Amino acid sequence: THQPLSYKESCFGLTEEHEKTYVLIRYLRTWNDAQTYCRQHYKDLPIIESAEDNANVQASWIGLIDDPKSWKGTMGNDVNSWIWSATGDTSRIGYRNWDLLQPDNLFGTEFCVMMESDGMWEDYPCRDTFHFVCYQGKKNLC
Ligand SMILES: [Ca+2]
Repeated sequence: THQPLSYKESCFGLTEEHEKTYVLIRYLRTWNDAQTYCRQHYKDLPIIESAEDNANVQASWIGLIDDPKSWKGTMGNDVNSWIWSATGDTSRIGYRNWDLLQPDNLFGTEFCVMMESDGMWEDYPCRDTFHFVCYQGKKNLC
């Protein structure tokens, strides 16, 4: 079974001056179920705005999802179509850390983003299940 770690065990890289709190959730969930869990219990899946953010979130879903409406019929699986769950902003401008040759939308089935253990981003089928991280904003949970 997969139990969430306690706050004390699961918060990392945190002090009161940090702007964000990340909580690792050791449930295996689809991207959509992870998003629902984070929105119910925290703020959202994490938005990654810097290398520091990236270092705090590994081997889990992140809050980036492809929005086919933004490109369908125009430009294919372009990087500009990736949307942050927490803000609705595209990742067109700002920090990105795609792995080599990613996103590739393999078999036309990959619309959600998982961060590998090395911190690189890769698009995966949203129905796959991974651990995930929730983002709490400025509230200090630790
Ligand atoms: Ca991929």
